[in-house]
Amino acid sequence: MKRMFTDCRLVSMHTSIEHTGGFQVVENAMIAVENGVISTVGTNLPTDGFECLSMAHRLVTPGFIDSHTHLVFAGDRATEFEQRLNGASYQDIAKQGGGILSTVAATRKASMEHLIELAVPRAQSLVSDGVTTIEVKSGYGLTVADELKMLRAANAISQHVDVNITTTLLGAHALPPEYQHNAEAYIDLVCNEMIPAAAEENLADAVDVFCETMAFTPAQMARVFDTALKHGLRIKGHTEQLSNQGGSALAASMGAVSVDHIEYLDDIGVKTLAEHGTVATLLPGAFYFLRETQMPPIDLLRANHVPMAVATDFNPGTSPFARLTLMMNMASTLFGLTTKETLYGVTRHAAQAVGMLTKGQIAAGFDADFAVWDVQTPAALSYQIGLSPLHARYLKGVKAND
Ligand code: DI6
Ligand code: FE
Repeated sequence: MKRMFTDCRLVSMHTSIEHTGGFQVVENAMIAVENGVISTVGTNLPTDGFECLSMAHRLVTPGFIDSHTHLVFAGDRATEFEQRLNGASYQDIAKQGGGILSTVAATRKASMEHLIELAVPRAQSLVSDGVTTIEVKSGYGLTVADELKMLRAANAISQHVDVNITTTLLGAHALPPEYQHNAEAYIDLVCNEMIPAAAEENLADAVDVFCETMAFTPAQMARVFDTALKHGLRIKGHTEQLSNQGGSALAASMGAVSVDHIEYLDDIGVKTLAEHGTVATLLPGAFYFLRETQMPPIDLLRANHVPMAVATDFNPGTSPFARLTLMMNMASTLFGLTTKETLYGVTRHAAQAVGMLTKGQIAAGFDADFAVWDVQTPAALSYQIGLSPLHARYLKGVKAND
């Protein structure tokens, strides 16, 4: 298949166009696509042998990538929202057996088919906002069988919604009730059974750990990551969300593609990310919903040229928001990111955060995943919320069904 996308107002996010940083609009751009991969980008390309598709001078960006979601789960936590508004903290609720563990109880009871049914509308909400790739984590099963059930459900989403899915095993999300006071034995289960089973069946691309006082220690995280790396899986962490445990620096030094949340990341942590090329993923939805006041160290990240991604962290407890453009808006209003930074955050930096290096930019050699928009400027993409200006999405050069 040879297709030429013509009359694009192109926002490539590709830095080789030095003076624009890939962010300024290139008028009348053309994108040549062969077998789903971009072969050339320019303004006056020969069209012989190509099927031409006019984008009618609409804005064309790389398809957005939501690089951190917990899209698969059963139940909801609206009552906990109410409890928190009445003064309980997220940690208090978790200590009383609520929080993550209440979603674990509901998810264990659900069949894989039911989990898929619940996840599909969430994925549809994301794609209506220009998303072409979603990272989906497990982490609400916490037994070998239930974690695998979640991963199978996550992988099945793309049979119902036109979207690329990448999956992450988050077996070390919380200590399940059966292992209370026996964290090391649970980490043994994650390392000796869960990771090998997920790797064997090719169900996960990466492994994640929640490193926090209410979850797992940096040493436990390191054990899980060691095992993941031995099985050829990428590693990434939920780190420095509620306190500074040094998890981000440890994860980065082990080769993590991203560390996520990072409100409590310190100077040494930032420098370690810079040294190892680890992406700092900002999750403003969780910051907002938990009414967190500790800001992620944005200026330090900028000063050290750490790539920043922006994601929804869609989950029932701390970020029940299936809108990536809302997160871009919050990353700007709450954290002070520029519109250029937020767009990088959901395209090329997000691609790096999930280790999908052929996505997130419009340039030769990259996958032809595009979002086409009825807006004039890139800033408009994170400006209005709820009125999605998406015109169409293309996956590997083929129009997606929305
Ligand atoms: N941090 C979060 O914000 C989510 N997981 C995590 O490690 C919350 C998940 C939940 O509360 O259900
Ligand atoms: Fe998360």
